[in-house]
Amino acid sequence: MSTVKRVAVTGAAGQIGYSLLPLIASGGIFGPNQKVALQLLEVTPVLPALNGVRMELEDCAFPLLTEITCSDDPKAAFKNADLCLLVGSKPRGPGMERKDLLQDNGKIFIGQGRAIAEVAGPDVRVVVVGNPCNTNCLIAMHNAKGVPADRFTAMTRLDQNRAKAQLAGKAKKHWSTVKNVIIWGNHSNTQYPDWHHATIDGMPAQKAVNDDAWLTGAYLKTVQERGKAIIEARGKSSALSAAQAACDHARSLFTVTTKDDWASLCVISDGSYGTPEGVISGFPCTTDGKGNWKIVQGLAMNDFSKQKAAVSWKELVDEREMVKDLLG
Ligand code: NAX
Repeated sequence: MSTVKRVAVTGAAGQIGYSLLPLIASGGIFGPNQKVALQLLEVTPVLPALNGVRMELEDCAFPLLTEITCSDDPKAAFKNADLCLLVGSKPRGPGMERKDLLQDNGKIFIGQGRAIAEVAGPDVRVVVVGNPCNTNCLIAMHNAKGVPADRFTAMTRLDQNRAKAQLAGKAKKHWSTVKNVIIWGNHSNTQYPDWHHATIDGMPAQKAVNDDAWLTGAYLKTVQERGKAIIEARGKSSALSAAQAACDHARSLFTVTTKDDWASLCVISDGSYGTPEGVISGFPCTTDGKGNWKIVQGLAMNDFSKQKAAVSWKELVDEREMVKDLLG
């Protein structure tokens, strides 16, 4: 067993945190042979509730969990961290415009980006979950001076998992047989869950589904609006599935992911596929198991795909414009 991996989690007493912490502590990211320490961050008024979460974690007696620290100070939470999962952010309040949400939450990610640059481990990886996650990630990345941009990723894995489940259901196959779905663009309802390169049980998804009208209509809408449907059904936003997706995303960074079933990660755009440069956008990625990713190159995009992705890319550019004063 190698040295302890230090995992910082922000918003740790929130509903995603509550589902995510046991996944990390039981080896969901670094595997069953790697000890982990949890470094939990919350806002000051929520520290008593976070203490309750800590007590529950102790009561689980996880064999891999060596240490739990709780703090309202980002510099304490990110100290020597190998992985920072930035989940905490403010929910959208009544009557709040997207721009206000971007500005409000954006400020959180300025401070956290700076703290990561100052105190995190030399090989830190950062995964942003808190919404609007792509642009929050951009803000954290810009404010983490000296930390390479490719250390920052944002989560679109929940959308990828949702797309897999929808395709599998339609083709009457198990979701584990669905490979190579791509989520292009923003984690919002403009995202484009592209099935053109996907396979289901080894067959091209389009052929396995055999219903183009469903793919271009109900399928896209269901995946794009799944978050809303969960809120309507549960009265609360996705938490269990979001936690699992955060765990899947982080595990993809630290295990080898090949072209046989790439991971959709939101990463800094280098202009591949016509994506505007410098935004944090969803791409199909492979990973080397050491925290490094590469955008899969050379995939064909038809006019339908280009047009759908372009809508989401434009939204990312608009969001960047709205927070340009926060980009350090
Ligand atoms: P909760 O409101 O249950 O928890 C958020 C927690 O963050 C709260 O306990 C709050 O005190 C804490 N927090 C707020 N500001 C903080 C700060 N500056 N430092 C540390 N902690 C802070 O929300 P939850 O359901 O857990 O969702 C968390 C975030 O994930 C939200 O922004 C949500 O929109 C986002 N999501 C992102 C998804 C994705 O696919 N990228 C999907 C699920 C989820 O909607």
